[in-house]
Amino acid sequence: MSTGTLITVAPTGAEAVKADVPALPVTLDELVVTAKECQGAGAAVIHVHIRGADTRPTLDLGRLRETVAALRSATDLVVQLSTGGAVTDPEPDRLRVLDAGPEMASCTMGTVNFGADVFSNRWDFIVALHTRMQELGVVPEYEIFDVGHLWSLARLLDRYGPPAGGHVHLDLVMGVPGGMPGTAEALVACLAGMRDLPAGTTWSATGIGRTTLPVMLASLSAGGHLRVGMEDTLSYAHRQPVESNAQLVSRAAGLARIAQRPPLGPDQVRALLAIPAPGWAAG
Ligand code: KMH
Ligand code: ZN
Repeated sequence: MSTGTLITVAPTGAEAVKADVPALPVTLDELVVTAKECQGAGAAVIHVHIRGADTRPTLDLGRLRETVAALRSATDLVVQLSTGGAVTDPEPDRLRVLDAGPEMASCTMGTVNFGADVFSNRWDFIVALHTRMQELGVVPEYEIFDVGHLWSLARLLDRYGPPAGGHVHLDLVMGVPGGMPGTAEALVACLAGMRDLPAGTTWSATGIGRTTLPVMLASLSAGGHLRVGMEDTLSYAHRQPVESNAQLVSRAAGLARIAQRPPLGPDQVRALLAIPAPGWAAG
């Protein structure tokens, strides 16, 4: 069991609408302010979706590069770009995200119903993301929306080899309508699926909506790490909207300390996840 807790903040996502959620960070300035606050509150990794000038989700490469540079210069956070994007984003645009030069990027391990939509992740596309990340030295966070995705990950690693740096890290995204539920029982079922993954594999968990608290508590008790943020939940408590991403990170950090597993700093997380030094790429 890990002694410290990796806390990832997912501040924006691709689904919430700025007009409905004024506290959602959508401009680069808002994102940088949020990132600094969240680092101060105990986050070590930032999972980034960006928005265009119209506040809608975009995968514009120039904007992504500018975002990576701004977050690097303003914070020490590990920058993890989303290759999931929005459910409407085409595969070539999602693959091109990796060219923005992040230290980490997400890689979802299977197709899943996503409310009334479908979040498509074909096997060949998963392989393309995994192998491109190997080439570029980008460390994946494998996103697991359903228990079977863990077996897809075992198959991917078996056929195509370990990720850049050699360490495997995954994130259980629980409580999406169409995916696995955000319950302690589902999390325990995932622990069984992780037995087929390499020794030392690390994992975090996030619960969507009102499952955020049960998933956070279950993850801490089972030796997992945490992801929180306005991508995943917009309510802090019953009838109490989230005020800021830092509010969610502060609560996660407080619970991690109570669990005697205090937040890890960004460089501790770089060591834990074996993130290659800048400039590294497969030869
Ligand atoms: N926005 C969801 C459709 C990821 O970032 O990799 C996908 C998602 C996963 O958020
Ligand atoms: Zn995301």
